[in-house]
Amino acid sequence: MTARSALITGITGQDGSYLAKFLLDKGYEVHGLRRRVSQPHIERLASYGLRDEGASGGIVLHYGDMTDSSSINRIISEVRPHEIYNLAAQSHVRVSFDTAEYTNNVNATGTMRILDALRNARVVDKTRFYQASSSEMFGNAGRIPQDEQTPFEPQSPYAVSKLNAHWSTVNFRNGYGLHASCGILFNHESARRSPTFVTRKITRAVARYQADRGQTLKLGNLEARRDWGHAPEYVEVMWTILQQEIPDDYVIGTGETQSVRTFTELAFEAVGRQIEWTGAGVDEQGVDASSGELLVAIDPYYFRPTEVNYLQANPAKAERKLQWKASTKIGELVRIMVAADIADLDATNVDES
Ligand code: NAP
Ligand code: G4F
Repeated sequence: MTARSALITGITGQDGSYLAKFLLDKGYEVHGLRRRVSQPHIERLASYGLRDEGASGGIVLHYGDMTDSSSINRIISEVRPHEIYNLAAQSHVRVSFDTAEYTNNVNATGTMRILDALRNARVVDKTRFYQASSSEMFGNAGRIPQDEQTPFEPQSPYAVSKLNAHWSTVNFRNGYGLHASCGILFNHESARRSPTFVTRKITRAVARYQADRGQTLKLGNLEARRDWGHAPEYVEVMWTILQQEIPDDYVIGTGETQSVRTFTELAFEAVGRQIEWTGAGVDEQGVDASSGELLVAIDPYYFRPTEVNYLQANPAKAERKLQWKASTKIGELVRIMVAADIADLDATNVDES
């Protein structure tokens, strides 16, 4: 019997790399879309093995870009995958305010390029499609917790682009019978998280303090609350969603929420430091309760023109229909990330936007 095949866009990212490994372990033939960059950056995949077309084992990477419909059409008609996981995105919310048109091109029009390519290649009835939707789409919905019925109120170009892709996916499901599903995922983190997201930025800073290379950690809004889970568990549910007979959309999260302030406190606690907060607003500071060393300061650069204040999932539908439940709690997640960053203190010169 020939192996099932999957095409992952965004395979070089946090989720793409975990998903590639998960599918390889299930015996899939895994293909990935990679874009051309001046400095190759496939470290997250390196240990899984890459292969040339025609050989066996490992992952096949195809050059292409979400902004380039000709490459997307070519890859889909060549690979004709059984499953597509559309994870590619300009995924940084704050950056999306600076690159709104580009973000929309990659995330929204890019998704439409894939959906149209499925029609062009006449594989709508053969290929199952997973869309990486986001809890950011809820924005400031005003309802807590958020579930599949909560109205969307996006607060950033990123969220608007994701909502466009979400509805395009639903439209192809309804209009053309495509087996298309959206996972509305709440924040999920790991040691592979890009250092420009707040959790990894914090855990890397803590690791540097531990190595006596600490520099004041500059953060934006400390009060924003997120439902943070552990990424490897979240890629498993992407696969489970595509194995359902009837395509559908699911909210995926832990059901618990914490503030950026609490995450910061937990991360420093993981190395035995207590933070004492002094001052208010942009003058607020976090100092080491024993030594008085300045650990955290506020930098308005990290504020967003419009913020999402409170995200908390109600994952009841996923628990009931997919038998999926997040297992890693926030304390364990923080410890995993801090320990990984202490073990890998190499990359210090990263632009942390
Ligand atoms: P990530 O680490 O930022 O990875 C994004 C991926 O998209 C990378 O492989 C990136 O390639 C690729 N990409 C970006 N622009 C591209 C383009 N123009 N053409 C082709 N590929 C492009 O994101 P992630 O955290 O793994 O998230 C995966 C997906 O889930 C994203 O769509 C994200 O928006 C969504 N999501 C994430 C979360 C979360 O908490 N992590 C929650 C909800 C939804 P490079 O490596 O070349 O940059
Ligand atoms: O870590 P963040 O940048 O993640 P955000 O904006 O929640 O987006 C992530 O999760 C979404 C799912 O809800 C994904 F769709 C999206 O692709 C991405 O993976 O920011 C989290 C919170 C925000 O409220 C932000 O204002 O942390 C606050 N924050 C405070 N200081 C900061 C900082 N965020 C960043 N990146 N850097 C800071 O210094």
